[in-house]
Amino acid sequence: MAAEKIILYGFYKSSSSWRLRIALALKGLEHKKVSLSLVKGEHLTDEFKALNPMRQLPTLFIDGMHLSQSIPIMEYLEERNPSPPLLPRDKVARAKVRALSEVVNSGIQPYQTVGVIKKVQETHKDWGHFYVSRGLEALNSLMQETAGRYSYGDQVTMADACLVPQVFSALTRFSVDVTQYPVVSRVYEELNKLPEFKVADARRQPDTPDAERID
Ligand SMILES: N[C@@H](CCC(=O)N[C@@H](CS)C(=O)NCC(=O)O)C(=O)O
Repeated sequence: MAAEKIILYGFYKSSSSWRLRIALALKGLEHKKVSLSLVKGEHLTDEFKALNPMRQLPTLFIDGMHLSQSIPIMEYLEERNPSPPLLPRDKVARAKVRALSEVVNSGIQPYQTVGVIKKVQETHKDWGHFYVSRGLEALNSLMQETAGRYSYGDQVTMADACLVPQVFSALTRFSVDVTQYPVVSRVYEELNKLPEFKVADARRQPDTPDAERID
């Protein structure tokens, strides 16, 4: 049986799609390209939302599944097709390469993506509420598949370390009604029972102002 074709849902000037075009080319992985115009808003359909709850490009169909987020997709390609490598062998060098990637991925690109620029031009007012709600909705949708007791199964992971501070700020800074995201809310409650999360809580730190402190 012929191997299932890899499909890249992207757009020519989407920088995150471009990352994957480079990675796929380096790995020598042939693929079909499906173009969704960011200019015409073709990524905003419900059909595409079913593949990528953030409605962002790229999405890669590979090995029978749709993967989102270009960095984890590159990590997947690296594990699936180790040669030629996208990461150095040495673990310090790997951490440095990942850090460089994150400067772009989380430090620069999110501020300049079309959806953000469009929103800023409309209004500044609900900036935080809008992006935090959109992200939590996507997380909730992804966690419907991944969550056990915690974000990913029954073991605490890096994803849980990211989740708790984010939900806390959704509640306290942006007045987001997190009960709209039942899986996220349940996992948040569960994590807050753990001693490691209690000790790390923003409301229990040496520099927490008395007015914000809890026992
Ligand atoms: N961290 C994501 C970023 C995805 C992203 O922001 N993609 C842009 C195109 S480069 C997009 O689809 N923007 C549409 C929007 O923000 O509405 C990734 O690396 O895949």
